[in-house]
Amino acid sequence: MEQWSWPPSYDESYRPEIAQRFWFPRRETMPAEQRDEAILERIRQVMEYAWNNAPFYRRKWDEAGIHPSSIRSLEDFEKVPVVRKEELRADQAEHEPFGSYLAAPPSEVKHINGTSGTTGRPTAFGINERDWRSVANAHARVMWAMGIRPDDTVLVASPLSLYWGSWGAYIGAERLGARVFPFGAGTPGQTARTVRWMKQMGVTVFYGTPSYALHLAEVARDEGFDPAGLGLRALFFSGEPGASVPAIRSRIVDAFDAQVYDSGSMAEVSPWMHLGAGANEPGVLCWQDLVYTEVCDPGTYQRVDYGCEGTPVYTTLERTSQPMIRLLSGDLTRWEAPSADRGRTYPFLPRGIYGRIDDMFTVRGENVYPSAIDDVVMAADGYGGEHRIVISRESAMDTLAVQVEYKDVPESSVDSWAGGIADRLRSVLGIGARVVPVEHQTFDRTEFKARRVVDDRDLLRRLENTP
Ligand code: 8LE
Repeated sequence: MEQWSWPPSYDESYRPEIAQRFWFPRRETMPAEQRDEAILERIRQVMEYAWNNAPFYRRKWDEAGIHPSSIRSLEDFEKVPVVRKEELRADQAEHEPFGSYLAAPPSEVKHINGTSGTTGRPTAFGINERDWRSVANAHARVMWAMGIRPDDTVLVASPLSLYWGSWGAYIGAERLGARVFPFGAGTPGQTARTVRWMKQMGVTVFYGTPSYALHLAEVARDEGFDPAGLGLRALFFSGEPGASVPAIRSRIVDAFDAQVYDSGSMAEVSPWMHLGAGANEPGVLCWQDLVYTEVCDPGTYQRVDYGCEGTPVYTTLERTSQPMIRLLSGDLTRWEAPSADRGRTYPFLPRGIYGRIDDMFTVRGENVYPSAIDDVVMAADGYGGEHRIVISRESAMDTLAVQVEYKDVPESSVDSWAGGIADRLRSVLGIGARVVPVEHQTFDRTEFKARRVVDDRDLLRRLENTP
C-alpha cells in the first residue's frame, strides 16, 4: 500500500516483494509535472503548519510579507526567504533547547541528535516519534533503491552519537527488514576490529564516509585481508564528496569489488539520504516528494535552469518537529531535468555535491574546488592513500601546493612521479601547483569526514622553499 499524506503516516507492515524495483512505484515514477503539482500542495500544507506552530517561521515570513496562502506556484515559493544555519543556531541560543522553529510540543521530542561540527555552538535536533518513523520509512525506500534487501547485513561505520547519518542508516536498514550491525567508528584501534567483525558477521553492505572506506581498505590489507574478499556487495555513502568523484569512486570499487552509491544532503533535512541514486553510477537523485530540492543561484536563491550549477536549497516535506523550509546548504552541484530513462522521475545531480561555495579558491584565474584536486591526485598510480591541499589566500590570487603520499614508487622516480601529477593538474584543471611527494602514512587517516585543505601561509612558504 502506497502512502503519501500530510502529516506523514506509514503502514509499518508494508514491504515490497523482493524482486520489486520500487518501494513506492507511483511516487517514484509518476510524471515529474504531476508530482510537482502535488508537491506544491504539500508545501502549502507544510508552510501552514509551520506558520501555526513555529514562531520562527511566522516572524521570518511576516517580515518578508509572505503568508502560506500566497504561494500559488513553485515560482512563488522561490520568493520565500532562505533559512541559514547561523539563524538556526542563533534562534536556538535564544529559545533553548530546540529553538522557536520547533513546531511540535517539547514533550513530544523523543530523540535528540545534533550537528557533528566541532566549531561554533552545536545545534540540537529534537525529533518526535512521527518524524523518527517517517525518516525510517524514507530511508528504507531509498536504500531499497540501492538494492539493499532484508537478507543483507548492514554495517553502520560512522559515529553513533550525535551524527544523524548513522542513525538514519540504522533505522532505514531496520525498517526494510535487514540485519543492522551498528559498529560505529571513531574509537582508537576500532578499524582493525571492524575488519574482523565484518568477516565474522558476514556483513554485505557498508555505510560510512568515502574517506573511511578507503582507510578501512588500507587497514584490511595491513591485517592480511584483501578488502575484496570481505564479502561486501554494496557500499553507500554520505557526509562528504567522494562517491561521485570518479577517482575516489573507482578506488573504492576496485578495493571492495562492490557497488558504490552516493547519498546525502544535510542532517537538518534528514532523510538525508533522499539523494541516493538507483543505479551503480555516480550521481544522485533528488527524491522531491521527501525533501523538495531547489538548485539555486547563490545570489538570488531562485532556481537555476536544468544543466546549470547552483547551491541546493532544501525543504522537508515529511518533518513535523523541526520542519526546514528553504534551508540554504552553501554546497555546490549541477542538476539535470528528470528523465523517465532513469526509472525514477526525479531531477538528477550527475556529479553529486562536489563542493561548498566557501571552499572554492582561485589559482591564476581558475576557480578550483578541493574535490577536483582530489580527483586528479587520487587517480595517480602510486598514490599512497592521503594528501593535503595547502593554500594561501594571502594575496588576490591564491597559491597552492599539494602534498601527496606515494607508495611503491622507486625513490629515483619520485620527483618525476610528482611532476606527472603537477602536469595533470595543469592540463585537467588549468592550475599550476607545486606537488610535494611525501612518504606513505605521513598523514593521519580519518574515520569520519576528511579535512584535506590546510590554509597555512607558513607551511606553504616552507613547501615552496623545499628543493
Ligand atoms: C558531498 C547528510 C549527512 C547526515 O550524512 C551529513 O553529513 O550531514 P551534515 O553533518 O549536516 O553535513 C552536511 C554537509 O556534508 C553538506 O552540506 C555537504 O557539504 C556534505 N555532504 C553530505 N553528504 C554529501 C556531502 N557532500 N556529497 C555527499 N554525498
